[in-house]
Amino acid sequence: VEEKSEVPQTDQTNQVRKVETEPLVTKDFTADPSAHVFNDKIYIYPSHDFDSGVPEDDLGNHFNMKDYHVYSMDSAGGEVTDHGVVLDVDEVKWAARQMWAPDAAEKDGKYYLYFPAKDKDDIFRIGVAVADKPEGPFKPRPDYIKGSFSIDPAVFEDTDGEYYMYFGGIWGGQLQRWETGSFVDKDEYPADSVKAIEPRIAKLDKNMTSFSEEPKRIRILDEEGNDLLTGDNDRRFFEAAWVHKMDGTYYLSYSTGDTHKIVYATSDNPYGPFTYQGVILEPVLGWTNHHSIVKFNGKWYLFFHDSSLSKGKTYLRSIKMTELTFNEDGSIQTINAAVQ
Ligand code: FUB
Repeated sequence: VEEKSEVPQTDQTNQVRKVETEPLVTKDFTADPSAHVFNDKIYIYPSHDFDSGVPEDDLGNHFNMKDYHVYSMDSAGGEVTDHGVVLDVDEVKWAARQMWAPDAAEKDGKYYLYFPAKDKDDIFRIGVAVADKPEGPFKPRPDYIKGSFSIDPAVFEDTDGEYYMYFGGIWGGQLQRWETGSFVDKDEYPADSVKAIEPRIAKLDKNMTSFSEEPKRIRILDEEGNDLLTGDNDRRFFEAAWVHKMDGTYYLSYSTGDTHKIVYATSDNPYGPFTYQGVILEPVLGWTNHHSIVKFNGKWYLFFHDSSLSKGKTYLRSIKMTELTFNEDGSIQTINAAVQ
């Protein structure tokens, strides 16, 4: 009797797409690209990596960035224009060091650059600087946003005109130090069997420079409706939150940190809860993985970084882009952009 062999069904939707990409900027090191379409152009707001000589440690002190540049492109994959330094740490009264991943938003013809930095007490806060043009220069507000903490602000404009800031990052980003509601000067992490530390959301006030509510936690659930656990390193939130909306669904994407992936979860509400869906970007060269997603001329693009230009130095990264493909059911095809 011939045994029937089980033929595995090839799930087209879960196939990994291998892409080859080049750094968008080669004159400087750039990371954490937050891309937006303003005035029919793509504007990119990245971190500006450089070698400050600070030795590598677990808290990421070697990511010792001190200013921001803005870049723009008239077409996807076209020439990249460097608009120069648009904000320097020395101009920001409350900030001392480590200008990490920024984001930008536009409202009523004004442009807002949101950025994390350590204050003079070595606590990460989130500041905002304002400009009349997307390419800056940006004038910082005298103080950080009241009630803000941790890193990686991502500001999402909803279709009803409300703006929300998603933020937070564990380990060097200090989110674990706010679990009690106020800052604790030592690192304690939940046990592996306990709910993972959650990213935060706060609605922005009409003035775009303050929160209109206390930051709230965002729940991320598995397929059975249970909160993702601390030990679920392949799926739980670490840093680099980003939100985009497609066909009424909110997509929260983020880095898993020590497992180096960009993954995503979906919800019908900007506050969640979000349900885990899958991997958008597999690990890239370098420890960190950080991205943004934007629609331009009818196509969706993923912006990300890797350490290819510096031949693997994790704190000297380069921004890149590639097209993002959605399946008919709204799921996202996984990308592999790994280089040796
Ligand atoms: O660039 C500094 C930090 O590295 C960012 O804030 C994190 O998201 C990670 O990419």
